[in-house]
Amino acid sequence: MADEGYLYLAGFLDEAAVLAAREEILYKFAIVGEIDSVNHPMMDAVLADETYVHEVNAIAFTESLRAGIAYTNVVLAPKLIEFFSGFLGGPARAFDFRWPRFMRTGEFTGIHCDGPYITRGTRNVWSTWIPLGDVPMINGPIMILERSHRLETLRDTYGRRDADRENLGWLSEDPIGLQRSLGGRWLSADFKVGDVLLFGPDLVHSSLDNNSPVRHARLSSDTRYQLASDPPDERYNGADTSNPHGGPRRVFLPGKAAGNNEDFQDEWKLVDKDGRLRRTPAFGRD
Ligand SMILES: O=C(O)CCC(=O)C(=O)O
Repeated sequence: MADEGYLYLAGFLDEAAVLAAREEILYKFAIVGEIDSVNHPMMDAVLADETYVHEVNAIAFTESLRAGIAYTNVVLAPKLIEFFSGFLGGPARAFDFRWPRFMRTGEFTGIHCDGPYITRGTRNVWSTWIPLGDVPMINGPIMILERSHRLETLRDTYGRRDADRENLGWLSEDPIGLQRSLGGRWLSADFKVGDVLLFGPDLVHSSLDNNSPVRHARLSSDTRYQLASDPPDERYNGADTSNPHGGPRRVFLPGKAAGNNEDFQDEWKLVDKDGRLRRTPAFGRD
């Protein structure tokens, strides 16, 4: 971890448990019409032509994704918590909030470090990226900028900022330009069910585009772990984690789902008084 900025634990988690989480989440995306489980096996996560996710209570929908028992069994797997307890040298805990991601074709996550988003409690906090099913590179998994965690200038500038207080956007919109200026290679992999990628708050990362030619959605989870004795980031921990960034109510639903979100900057989407995603004229799949 110190040398490379990440640990890639291939086949670490129980495959059946991860597939159960995939199934649980896909049922919910099928219910809101995001995937076509009528003409295709649900576990293939083939995107449907029309979504009606904007018709439902998105607060309840996204909370049900995070609260699902099979998903919880993956992110709180004793093996994972024990690993972190050993890694951190004391009892570890997961953040109460979790970030399950459903990425449609054409979508990606912009370039950032986690530091500005999750370190109000402690900087000794570690992210875990878990593919919920196989995620080959064509389906747009995470990618990391090699050894970027060692860049002191980045760590001491951007890395010390607070995304909410400073309304921070992506670190860069230009992966090639950023790579030229910071050095290192962009690294990714054909991730398999059971794999886990761990990294710290200073590692530059984003995702590849989901370019699935057969319209497979990409499903994954990012979750955070820390020493139980360290102060928690209050936004994502405690009795109420329903609106971590404060202000008008938003839900974590990355991608284009609410339209007019071409750069996918807005992973947290505004909802109306009924909890429905606020519609824009550009709303829809395309
Ligand atoms: O899954 C992704 O697209 C991005 C994941 C990420 O940004 C993270 O794990 O911090």
